[in-house]
Amino acid sequence: MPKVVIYTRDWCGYCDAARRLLTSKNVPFEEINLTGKPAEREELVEMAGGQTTVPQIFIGDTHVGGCDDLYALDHAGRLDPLLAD
Ligand SMILES: N[C@@H](CCC(=O)N[C@@H](CS)C(=O)NCC(=O)O)C(=O)O
Repeated sequence: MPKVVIYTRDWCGYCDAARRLLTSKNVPFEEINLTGKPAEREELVEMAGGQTTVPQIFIGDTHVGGCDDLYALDHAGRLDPLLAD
């Protein structure tokens, strides 16, 4: 399974929802909480192609996007294959 990394901050309902989906699939992930880390947050915006919200989710080399993107991928049946790569 490729490494899954989720960038979050405190008090983020979308982050909770993204974590919930990954956990429901028993997917291990690394969480990087950027609360109070403006420089790292700037770096993330760059890594995420200009997206400024959290969460931002990466699966291996693939930037999935945010929570809605993660759920959309799952509903399209494309999340499990990506996780199985
Ligand atoms: N559509 C996005 C919405 C994400 C979102 O609005 N996240 C909030 C936190 S829960 C956010 O980043 N707000 C701007 C900010 O914190 O600077 C997604 O599905 O991930």
